Amino acid sequence: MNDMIQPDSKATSTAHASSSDYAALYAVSLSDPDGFWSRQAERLDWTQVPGTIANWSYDPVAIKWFEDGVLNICHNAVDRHVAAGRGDVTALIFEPDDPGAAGRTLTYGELQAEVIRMAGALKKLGAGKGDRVTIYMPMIVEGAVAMLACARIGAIHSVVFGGFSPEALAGRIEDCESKFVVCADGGLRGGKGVPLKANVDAALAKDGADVDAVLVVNHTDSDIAMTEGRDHWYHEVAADVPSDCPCEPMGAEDPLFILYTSGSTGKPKGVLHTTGGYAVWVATTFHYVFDYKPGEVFWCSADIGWVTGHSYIVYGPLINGATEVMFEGVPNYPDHGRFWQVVAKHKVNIFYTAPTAIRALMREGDEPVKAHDRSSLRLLGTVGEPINPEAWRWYYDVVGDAQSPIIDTWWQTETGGIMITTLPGAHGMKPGSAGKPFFGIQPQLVDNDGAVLDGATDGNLCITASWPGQARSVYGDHERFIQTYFSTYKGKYFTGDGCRRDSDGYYWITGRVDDVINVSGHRMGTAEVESALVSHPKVAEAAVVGYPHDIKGQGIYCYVTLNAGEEADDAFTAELKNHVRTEIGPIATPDHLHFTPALPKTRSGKIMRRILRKIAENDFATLGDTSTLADPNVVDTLVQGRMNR
Ligand code: 6R9
Repeated sequence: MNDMIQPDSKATSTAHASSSDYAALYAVSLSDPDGFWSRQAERLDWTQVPGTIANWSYDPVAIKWFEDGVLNICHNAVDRHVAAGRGDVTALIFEPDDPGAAGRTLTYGELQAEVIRMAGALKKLGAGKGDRVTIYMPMIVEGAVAMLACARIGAIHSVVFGGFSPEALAGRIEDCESKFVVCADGGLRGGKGVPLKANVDAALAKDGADVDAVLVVNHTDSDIAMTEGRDHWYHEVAADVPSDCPCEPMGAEDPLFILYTSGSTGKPKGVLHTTGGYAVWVATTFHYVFDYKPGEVFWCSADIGWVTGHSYIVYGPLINGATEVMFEGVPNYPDHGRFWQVVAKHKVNIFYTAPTAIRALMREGDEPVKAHDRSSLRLLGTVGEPINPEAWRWYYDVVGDAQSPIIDTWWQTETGGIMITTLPGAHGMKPGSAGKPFFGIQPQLVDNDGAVLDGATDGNLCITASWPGQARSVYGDHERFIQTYFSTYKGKYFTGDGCRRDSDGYYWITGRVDDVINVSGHRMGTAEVESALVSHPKVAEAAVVGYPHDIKGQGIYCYVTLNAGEEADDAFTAELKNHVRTEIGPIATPDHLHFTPALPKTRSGKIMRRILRKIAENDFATLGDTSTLADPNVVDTLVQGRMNR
């Protein structure tokens, strides 16, 4: 497993960074961060070039980068390419869900016109600098356009994944007091409609979620309800907006977006990113990691509802002037060759996806891959969870014909962009390892008491120094930001991940060490699923853990205690699973419900999750010390229940 694979790709000889470049640049990024990052900031147009570069502290927590700089990220992603004579370069290639339906291609010039229209429409409805705008869209051009339009006028976007339920959407609208929603009438995924506008209506019917205006893009010609005075068709509002809408000058530390993500406790957090540092980070990481060259076609198969879509569909590629595919559909519709058909159709050179998709496709065998021409591919990326070496090998050997390096990229919503990865021209690859730290990143492994561990070792992954793309706060709750990330190990950013470092200095992420599970590359707080379960009137108590799942990486295993007198039969099991779907969304659907008369608790009433995890994993031999349990018999009952499955 530790074998190093050297990339012998057709493309690596021309990579932006060779092995010696990496060593030199990495060294400078640590010895002279101000010099290094002021040079990287030259990738952008600034209306005022920053004089102050890094200004941060982890104790107390205050993070600023480029603080006196002024810029607009939409200008950098769109307008400046047009101004520089690159207006005819293709920016977006939209590939619809149905391979037979008409796609759409936009040049940078056309993208600029679209963004100006959307920005004008938002302004007409009253949105302006600092306002929060919730975006609830399918994977269509207007999703990216809405984000860029917000950035253009200085509004803070909060994109909510189109798979989230009305309940989850309402919570996210309420939390940031968003007064505007941009949605589509409906979306399409795998041939099925997604009732986005109806979900918005249901969300807004709840107490607390109260908006001034909903802007509706007609995507599927669906029959939807429009509330007079509140809901507006985008094409109607945009019919008479000014033909220009200047980019708002933004301070580097002005907020750019909020993105909700799950943590180990409580409700999802609104992770806040600001403008300048984020822009520099995604511009720099996209350039080096994906090694993009003009004329190439890049495709990131994520959704704009996740951070991967923000950084590597919208901002990173567009700031770099790239041509990219935006795909509305799913990997298995109309058949399991869909990804590779899209690769062949649009001659994709660089492809970025998640291990869960790779595993699901691997299961279908090599034929659907071989049926399509993949000779355009030269780089394959992965993100979202650890990739198991078998899936890595299949991706490398079958999808890439052993010619395209695999770029395994470790990062988080909070990090803004890629943090640990191999660079295509600089590093050998080890299947299952994310690789080496990106420029400016100083990983550190610590034990549970915070003692620093050196050399080849296992530990909790911290980062000791700030980088430009780091999140600045949790929206509306800076204290929670400090508590969540900087209090476990004082003076360090704690990632929540466990990690091994080998003797070559390669990092191997072993998964979350907190109560967060990673289901198909999506972060899920066990507390969120628990609170959805106990919101059912028949449920007394619930404890949720992750357990190994062949396709999803981790599945959702729920221990549930019902109120006295209630019985769990098949119908109820289905009902409760459905209840969680309605509360959170399909991605949170429990994989297994384990009904139990009681949960294992300590005398002080704490649920012993360690034991629950082991039982869910069918690992009964090492349950550890159960003597501190209030009632040790509970464990026997649970083990019996698991074995009888
Ligand atoms: C970008 C993104 C972050 C969590 C992170 C870790 C896991 C992401 C990974 C990976 C191993 C990789 N993770 N990439 N684990 N190898 N290449 O996924 O952000 O949704 O916030 O999730 O995902 O556990 O802490 P986010």
